[in-house]
Amino acid sequence: MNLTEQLLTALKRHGARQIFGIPGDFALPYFRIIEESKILPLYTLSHEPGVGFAADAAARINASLGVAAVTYGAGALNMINSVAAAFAEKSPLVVLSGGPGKNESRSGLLLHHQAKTLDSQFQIFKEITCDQCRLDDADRAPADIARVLASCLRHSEPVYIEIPRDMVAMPCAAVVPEVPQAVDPDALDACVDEILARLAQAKSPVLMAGVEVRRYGLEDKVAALSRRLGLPVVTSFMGRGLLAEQDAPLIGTYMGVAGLPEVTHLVESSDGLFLLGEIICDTNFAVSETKIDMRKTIQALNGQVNIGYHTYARLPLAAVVNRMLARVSGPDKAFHVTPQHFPTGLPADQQSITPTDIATAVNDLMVRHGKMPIASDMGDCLFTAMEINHTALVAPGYYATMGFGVPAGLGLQAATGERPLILVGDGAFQMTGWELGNCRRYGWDPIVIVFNNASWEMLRTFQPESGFNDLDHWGFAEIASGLGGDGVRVGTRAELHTALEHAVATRGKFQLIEVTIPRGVLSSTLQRFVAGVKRLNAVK
Ligand code: TPW
Ligand code: MG
Repeated sequence: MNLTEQLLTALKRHGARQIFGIPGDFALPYFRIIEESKILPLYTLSHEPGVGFAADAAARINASLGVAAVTYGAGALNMINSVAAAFAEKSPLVVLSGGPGKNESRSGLLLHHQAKTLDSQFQIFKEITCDQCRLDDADRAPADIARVLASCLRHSEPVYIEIPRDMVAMPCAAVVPEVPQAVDPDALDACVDEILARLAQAKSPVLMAGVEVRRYGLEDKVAALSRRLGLPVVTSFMGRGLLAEQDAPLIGTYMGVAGLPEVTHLVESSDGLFLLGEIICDTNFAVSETKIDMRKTIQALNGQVNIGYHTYARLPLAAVVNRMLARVSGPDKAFHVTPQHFPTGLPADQQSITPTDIATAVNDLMVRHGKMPIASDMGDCLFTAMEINHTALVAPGYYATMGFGVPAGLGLQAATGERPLILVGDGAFQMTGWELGNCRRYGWDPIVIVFNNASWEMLRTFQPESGFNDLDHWGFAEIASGLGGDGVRVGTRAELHTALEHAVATRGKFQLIEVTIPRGVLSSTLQRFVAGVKRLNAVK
């Protein structure tokens, strides 16, 4: 096999199921091998940000590697924001980039796509990936690939692999996967003892599940752990969608002042808050009604465990969860939790539509037709998603980039074969909505709900006096047919009901529902968020 075939085989062996990409002249040679070898299917999209988001979403939903393949310079540098999002939100994304051939740099000419030096791109990606390699030596390549892919999975963070274009077809030995790093069994036991003792002492312990739980494939184990320990479970904002398919005592999503008062109270008054795989960031924790003292929590994250004022280093989350589960074998504890109530039963009447109406209609839809996985963008659509019953969700809840929703939805369908629901605002749709034009080629048929308020409404909530948040009314419904899908514009709750039923019944083409929402009309969750943040700021 040649170098590219060995790379593709290794990607597959480490869990990758497909590649998203856009070629360029530096990438044509390795793209040819991707296509002809048929080791992994290739889906090309239209714009590199979409490539990165789709591959990231595939990684998130399958808890395995996502692969984004691009060309040097204009391609790779165009994907920086998506890779940064994956880094921030701990998604194991493998970036493949073509690169100049080894001898090209000797011509004395600047090469097209070169920024500052030929190495600039590598240096830039160092900042947003956890490991990198340039495959410029066929003898070293197998070990480099093995190391980089092991890093990607171990840290659940992006990695960068540059393939000089004259190296792609070099003969190359097979990649031997790295052996997982050993865990110190005594440290693990001491740590688990201490966690269990703390939880046993606590009067009101709570487990807060974060994204690493899904990234490391631990949802079923964490569900079992919480049942056996009798621990009520909440997710963070970023962790929303976790445990949706599990039998877990899931109460709701912690959002501080923006969340449901009972969940906020439970978390903030807990004397044994167990943060499992959380990202300790502001969207998860800065909105607290009563500030959580992080020093008093138990934190298992980032490959270590922090308890009180000390740290157990080098203890991967999976090892901690597995060991805890082994220690608390036995029957499940009976205990009572009141799960969050989600709105249902939207009247099909002539009233105009609020974001919360959309959540209600989607809840009704999923009761009638079964759950769908959701890809959401940033904007009120993501706050609205908090009012939709627990189902798999991919969303940029921490890094908060716009443009994620549509390409992420395509990534979900490519990765799982399931039909996704995409929630997206008009501003975000203006960024990456065009990627829907790629659905027809691949037989993808997501249902897309565009929250069209002709506005950057979230920004308006923080700065109502600024006119620049007014957007024009784009005719998204009409654009759909040109992109190979069906589009409809709805303004009343009756129309929304009919459009959703029609969309579910129509397979094979994407179904875009453009919902007209008056400016200033927010979801209940975003209203609470805005009111809460204003209240907190007033106190400061
Ligand atoms: C890539 C900053 C955060 S929210 C927002 C902006 C511009 C407005 C979103 O408008 P949209 O949704 O999609 O119509 P809605 O519900 O508020 O009306 N650029 C990027 N990401 C972010 N987060 C911004 C700018 C922003
Ligand atoms: Mg908007």
